[in-house]
Amino acid sequence: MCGIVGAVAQRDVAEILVEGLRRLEYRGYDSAGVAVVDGESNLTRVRRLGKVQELADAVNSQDVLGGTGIAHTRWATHGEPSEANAHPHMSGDIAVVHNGIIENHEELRATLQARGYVFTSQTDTEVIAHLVEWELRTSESLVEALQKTAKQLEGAYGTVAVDRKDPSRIVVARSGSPIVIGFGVGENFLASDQLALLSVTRRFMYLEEGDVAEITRRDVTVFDATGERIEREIVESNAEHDAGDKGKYRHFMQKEIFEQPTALINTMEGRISETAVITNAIGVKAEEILRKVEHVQIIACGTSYNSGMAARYWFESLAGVSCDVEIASEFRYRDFVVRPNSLLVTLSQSGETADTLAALRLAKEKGYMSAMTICNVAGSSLVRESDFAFMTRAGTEIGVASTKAFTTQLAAMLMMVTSIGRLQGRINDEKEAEIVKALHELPAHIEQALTLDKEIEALAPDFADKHHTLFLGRGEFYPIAMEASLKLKEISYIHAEAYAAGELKHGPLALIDADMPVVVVAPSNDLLEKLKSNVEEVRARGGLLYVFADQDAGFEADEGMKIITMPHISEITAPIYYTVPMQLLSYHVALIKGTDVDQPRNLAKAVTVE
Ligand code: HGA
Repeated sequence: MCGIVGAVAQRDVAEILVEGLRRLEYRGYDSAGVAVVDGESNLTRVRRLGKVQELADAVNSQDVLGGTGIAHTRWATHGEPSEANAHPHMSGDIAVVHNGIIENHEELRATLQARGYVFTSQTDTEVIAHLVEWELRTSESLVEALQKTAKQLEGAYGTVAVDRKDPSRIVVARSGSPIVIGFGVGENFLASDQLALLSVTRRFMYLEEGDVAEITRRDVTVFDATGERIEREIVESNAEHDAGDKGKYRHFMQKEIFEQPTALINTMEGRISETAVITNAIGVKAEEILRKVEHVQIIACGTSYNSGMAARYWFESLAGVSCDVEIASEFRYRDFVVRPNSLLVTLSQSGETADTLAALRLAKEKGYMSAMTICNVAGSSLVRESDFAFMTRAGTEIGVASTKAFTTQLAAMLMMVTSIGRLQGRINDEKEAEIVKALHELPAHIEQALTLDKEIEALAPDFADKHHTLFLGRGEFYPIAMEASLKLKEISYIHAEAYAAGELKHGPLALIDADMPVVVVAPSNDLLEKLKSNVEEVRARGGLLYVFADQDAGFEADEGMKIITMPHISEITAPIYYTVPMQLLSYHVALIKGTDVDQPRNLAKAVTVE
């Protein structure tokens, strides 16, 4: 889940390890640690609660020498964030780091205690260290000990071990949590994400499910789940390691739109198994709170408010928990009533949004059951001041108009909704598996939606010379229309409004003429027929329609109506999916208008003032 880095080299590796952790900071964490072994089997372990910088300062203030090492940023799932719970964990000569969750840790702990092992942390991870130590006693090699250990572990994990007595190698196992091996010259590395290693290599090998590998300075040996030696492909990466670099893209916003499949994969990684949401991965306290929550109060601003509005439909329809969403700057200045067992959820990309932070501070005095934040920046004020945080792992978002933060917030809330529904008995195993399947499929579908780029670009001139645009949706697609209209306003300076399509006849229909393009979000769902009637209302009045429609929705293009056909996907994740063509549309309109796409006039990225 959070970060793992490892190295076997001739040179001292502490700095490389810490630099690797720095590059993974965006994923969110609460503590960090490193263990380095030198050629004489001296092992130095340094761990710190808090930022990687604190670990870096501690490492720099002493001699942390040695060419073999492992490092970790922890985001607690079992046991509070503390130095004692920070990784690496040790057992005798063995040091271990671990991402993920060991589901059978309690049984294993009892067995190991019976064997005389003394636990010094509350983590599930510590069982791995003791198990490796135990198995090594009867194994020929460290890698064999790890293979035997892996067979006893249940859950999703990536784990790395080093033996102080044999600093020539590190060993790693992957099961549900990614591990990549990086090849250097006379030195080799590993990490949970290639980003961590881009300053030392570009040649990577991705381990597959069930793989166990041994890494020395010169060799990498991989064994598959059956214990057979196996060759895995080595690929050359052309990823950029600098989030501040636009790479091949013209604007950060464009880059961030195209990064959404990866951002979603990162946000879901380690948090869903094949068929279920791993509630513990939402936070140490999550299960206890989500089990008893009866009401969710979402507080947010701007794009985050729109994502809260969309998620509200899921909270009520899937989890059966009532949900209200309010703009932070309104909420903080009104006398609100706190409902019983109400969970306050703040949404913010930066975690520094002043109105949202003020609302959180106020709400904490008013007796909410708990305050949670869904946020993209680790260590931000909202993360620090909330009872628990569920981090979106969108990566640095530079474009002022938020894109990947929005879609990852939605994915995070869908995971949360699923956990609540299951814990409260409203989502059964079958439904949970259906939701999780849709989540797993989503990144590939978004990849597909991004291929509509050229088709959408061709529509942009129709909007660029207009002064207004109307966006229509129904149900959870109404907030998607709201987000689409916000994007267009922000970056193209065209006045845009979103309406729930059923509301048209109560006023906005009066605006319809050939100068008012009307964009319709039209997935195939229960409201499709109703939406079609709304479309007819516009058509009958000479409006120009642009319908983003499911392939099976049955719209026919004609003079007044252009259809953009969207491949069919699960209804559950469709709101996330339909966001993408809307983002592309605003982007292309802004390009024609020649605005400053990444820094639109009068706007700022993190709104740290009221
Ligand atoms: N379950 C382990 C590891 C959590 C994690 O992946 N952190 O990055 C723990 O709670 O320490």
